[in-house]
Amino acid sequence: MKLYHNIISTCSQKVRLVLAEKNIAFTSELLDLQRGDQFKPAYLELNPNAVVPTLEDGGRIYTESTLINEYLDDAYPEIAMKPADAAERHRMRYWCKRIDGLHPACGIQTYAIAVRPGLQRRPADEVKALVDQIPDKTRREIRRSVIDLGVQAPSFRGALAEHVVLFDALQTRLDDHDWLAGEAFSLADAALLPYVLRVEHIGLSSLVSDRPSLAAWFKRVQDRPAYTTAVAEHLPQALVDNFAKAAALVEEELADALSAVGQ
Ligand SMILES: N[C@@H](CCC(=O)N[C@@H](CS)C(=O)NCC(=O)O)C(=O)O
Repeated sequence: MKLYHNIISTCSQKVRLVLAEKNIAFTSELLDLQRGDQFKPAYLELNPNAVVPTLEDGGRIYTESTLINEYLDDAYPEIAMKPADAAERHRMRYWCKRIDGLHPACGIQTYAIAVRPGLQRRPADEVKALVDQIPDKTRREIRRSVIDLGVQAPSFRGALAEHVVLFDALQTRLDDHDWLAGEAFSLADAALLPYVLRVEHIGLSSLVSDRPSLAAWFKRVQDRPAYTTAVAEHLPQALVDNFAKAAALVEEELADALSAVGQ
């Protein structure tokens, strides 16, 4: 089994979490997304959307992180990560779908706050060439705007508002449950973790700390050995520090934006 992935990509983290929970060994092919590895022709043949992760297993290619995780749970069911009960399985997929819906908003926030300063230090034509290769027009235009305008980009506050709506719903669920579906850590919890971790890394940790049940869930997930194997061990401290420094540069704007969305 081979995983094409990236250290900090949320979608890669959620697949690595499932691989770790299931103790599945894999060969790692890391892509540098800021250098454009995802646009190389050989990779585009595997994943024409030019995104990570991509899983290769038994000679077949699997894309889309949520579907990769479903595949892994179907193909390697010894450690099951879907609830046995049909209604709880529906609940698990409901959360996965909502979390997938948050993904573009997470990208907007991450680029506007944390990735932008690094890109601004590079030659403008190099960054333009990178963005121009994004196959999807909407994603390309949003990326361009977020790199130009940062937290002042028109999409930024909407992205923050989307986080608030979802995190409120999660908080309500977790007020009286340990996990998002059923009685155990499932694919839905694996799907959520990277997005909660991301807001922690980019100066938006109040979105979690203001929601005690979500914060307690986050702590529970971080206590799992799979979190260490799949996420923590891969995170270079320099990158975490860079994200924190970038967030500090826009601290006041973030406080304004949070207050504008009622936080
Ligand atoms: N729906 C896809 C989304 C994958 C995705 O957007 N991956 C990001 C990293 S989390 C990526 O590869 N971005 C490449 C880029 O921004 O150029 C999935 O769930 O696999």
